[in-house]
Amino acid sequence: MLNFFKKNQNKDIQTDANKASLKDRLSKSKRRLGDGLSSILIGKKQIDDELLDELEILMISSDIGIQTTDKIIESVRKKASRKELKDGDSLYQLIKIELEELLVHNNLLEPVSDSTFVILVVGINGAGKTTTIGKLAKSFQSQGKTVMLAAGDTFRAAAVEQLQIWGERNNISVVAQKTGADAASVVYDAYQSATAKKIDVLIADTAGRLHTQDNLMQELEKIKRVLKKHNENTPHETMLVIDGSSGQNALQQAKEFHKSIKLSGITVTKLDGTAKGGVLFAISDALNLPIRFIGVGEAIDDLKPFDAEEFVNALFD
Ligand SMILES: Nc1nc2c(ncn2[C@@H]2O[C@H](COP(=O)(O)OP(=O)(O)OP(=O)(O)O)[C@@H](O)[C@H]2O)c(=O)[nH]1
Ligand SMILES: [Mg+2]
Repeated sequence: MLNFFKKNQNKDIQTDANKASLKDRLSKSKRRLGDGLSSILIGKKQIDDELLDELEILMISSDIGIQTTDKIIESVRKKASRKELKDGDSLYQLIKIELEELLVHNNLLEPVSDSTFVILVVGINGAGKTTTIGKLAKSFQSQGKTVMLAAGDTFRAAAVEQLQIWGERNNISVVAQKTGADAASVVYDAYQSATAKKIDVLIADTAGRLHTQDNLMQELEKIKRVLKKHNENTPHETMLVIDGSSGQNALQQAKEFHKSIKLSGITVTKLDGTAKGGVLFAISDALNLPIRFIGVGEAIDDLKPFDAEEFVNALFD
């Protein structure tokens, strides 16, 4: 987080390296999943059990997860036995379509509300919450929206200070209290200030935590409870940020956080530099929740609104 804020203090200029296409950023996952599937399937004349077994192994090893893989393989088997699939090429196209369908929810997060739109950001340590908040804040600001941040990570002095410094430099107000303060009180203060000032979007940062840390999970519930007491529609978005490079652990985290505090959307970071991008299919399928954004690098423009078709094309074409 510190690096991101330091690197972006005065410049939001993209270097050439940062302008790499989504396909380049996702190249490791593309190599494993898209290229892997194509090497197994393309040019195959016959779809037999051996080929389906190979396909299953590849999908599981691409982090699509056992359950989601089973579901797709079963559907493929049915189609193959009904002779609806003539060869490996048509199977490749079918897998691509079925995978894309898993990702389609109402993915776009549009911060529209009568009053301030509130986004509560949660996740484990180091997942990329604060970085994502910085990127999101700049993106909303560039869309002409007014943004305020709540420094709800009250655990570390550095966390509060960095957010404040970054806010000052970027003309984004940050509501904070001292280290150790009650996170729910910080978020509520910020909410009051944001509504009074008619701010469009309030984004609340929180400290990293594991779902097994009951007291910390209760703190998140408290933040939600306090907000709801004053406006039952808030937070409009409870967004989990997960590190995509943690693969199946990311899936597990998403399930556990959703069980505890009911999420409304997920952002997956660090998809640059990992071959585990297939986990998005597993998460989207298992939780039936929209993927909102994907992080594909450390620079400010490296957070992309998630588009299922674009993502699948980047992995397959
Ligand atoms: N390569 C890459 N790095 C990222 C991405 N998103 C975040 N990071 C890096 O991940 C590290 C951790 O990010 P933070 O935003 O501090 O994570 P956090 O969830 O706020 O962490 P805590 O506050 O400690 O819980 C930083 O070094 C970020 O630059 C991404 O999409 N790609
Ligand atoms: Mg943080």
